[in-house]
Amino acid sequence: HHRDHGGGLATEEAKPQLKRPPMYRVVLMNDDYTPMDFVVEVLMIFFSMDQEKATQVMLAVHTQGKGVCGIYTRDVAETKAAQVNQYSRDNKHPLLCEVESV
Ligand code: TYC
Repeated sequence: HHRDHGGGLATEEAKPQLKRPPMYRVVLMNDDYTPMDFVVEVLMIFFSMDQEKATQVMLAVHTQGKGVCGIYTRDVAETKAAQVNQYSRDNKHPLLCEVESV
């Protein structure tokens, strides 16, 4: 039958937001100049890691070239990456943080 069940875009009702939002990885890139202690500090400040976890992630980035700091919705991921990059520039380090789609 032909009654509206709320699924169409051009009909009466908007559909409820049931889907999970797309998620984005925030990744840290290795470089030869940023001090290890600074990377650990960044991971503790911006990604709420304790010192042990932050050290693990820092060493993984150091040995593998890059590593995931966390997975977030787009706005949160972009904001965290921008905050890390600004903090790194403020402290005269070349550390680079990027966002990639999951
Ligand atoms: N490779 C850097 C060093 O040896 C440490 C480092 C780790 C830099 C992780 C960046 O994302 C990074 N001092």
